[in-house]
Amino acid sequence: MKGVPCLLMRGGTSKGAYFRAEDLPADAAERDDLLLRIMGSPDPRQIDGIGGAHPLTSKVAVVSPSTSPGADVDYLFLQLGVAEATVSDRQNCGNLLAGVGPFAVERGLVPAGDGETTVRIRMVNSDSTAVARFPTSGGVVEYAGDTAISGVPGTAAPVVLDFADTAGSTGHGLLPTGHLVDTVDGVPVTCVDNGMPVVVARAADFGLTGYETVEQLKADTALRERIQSLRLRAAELMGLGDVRDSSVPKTTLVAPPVDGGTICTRTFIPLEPHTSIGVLGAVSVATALLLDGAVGHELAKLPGTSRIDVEHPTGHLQVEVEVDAGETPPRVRRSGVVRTARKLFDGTVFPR
Ligand code: NQM
Repeated sequence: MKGVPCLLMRGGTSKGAYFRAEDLPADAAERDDLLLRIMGSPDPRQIDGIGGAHPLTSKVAVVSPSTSPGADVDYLFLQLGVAEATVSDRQNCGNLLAGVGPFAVERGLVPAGDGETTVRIRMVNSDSTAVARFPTSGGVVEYAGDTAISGVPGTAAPVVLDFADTAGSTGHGLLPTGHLVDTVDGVPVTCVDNGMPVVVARAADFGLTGYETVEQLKADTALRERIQSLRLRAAELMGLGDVRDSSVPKTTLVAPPVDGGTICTRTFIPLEPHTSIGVLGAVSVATALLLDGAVGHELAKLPGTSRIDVEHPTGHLQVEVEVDAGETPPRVRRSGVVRTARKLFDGTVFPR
């Protein structure tokens, strides 16, 4: 049986298998078939593979030297289905992104800097750029540090991520429907895409407080059906077509903050409740909140600085977003976030 070199990493609040592109088949269909066998999909338990039986742990990063002059490496993100044999390149992942810079150093794609390393990453899924900054010393990545992120026990070294050109990651602009607010299934929504296409709606419009636990949301089958109907219809308006088999758009239900943050969120990826919230998902929701008249703007306690504190089921995710809201359409000036990442296992993975 032929094995494949693989580095298993936690990136932010997700976990994934990181590969050099040259170690995988060049043909996308062959590559996807191999990755499904590596992860153990389709199977709700992924028992015969290295996937963790949840969308947040069924993820792959494919990294290669960049073909673009403005970047050091190319990062292709692939979301693998758990119970379904699906592989989607239709979304970014800002969490796995946190591990891409360290992976590039581990594999010798980028030399380690003295004290700190900066890696310019082209996010192939959206053709946008992120710059990652993280500590290195003596030529190796330092994973230990004192930065805590909600949803991950303990602390680790910070990975600072700055995004450029993330607005309109699916090619339909920051407000993909062309409107600040649309009504879908009788519910007002703001469809936004600053790195991740998200349908933002008020939890109250679904008869929820917005403070439910993940278990409560998971048990609510009627809610699951409503979310599916909402996202299928919203996706048509967003120019995404039939998204029945796609992991995007996500849906985020918002409510007033309860823990000193800017807004409280419950996110569905796309139907499974997220235990926290995705990075670019949070950046996109935060961007919507900054737009006067958008759904959620009236519920948010905006801080008057660029730091937006997004409450989620397991804590807070702080993102930085600056928008020229006066322009039509609004222009994103800057966005960023601090994450951590950790090398978990380096070796050879054997597909089924
Ligand atoms: O939005 C989950 C995650 C993500 C994606 C998802 C992400 C992002 O928490 O940038 O990180 O939305 O499927 O890793």
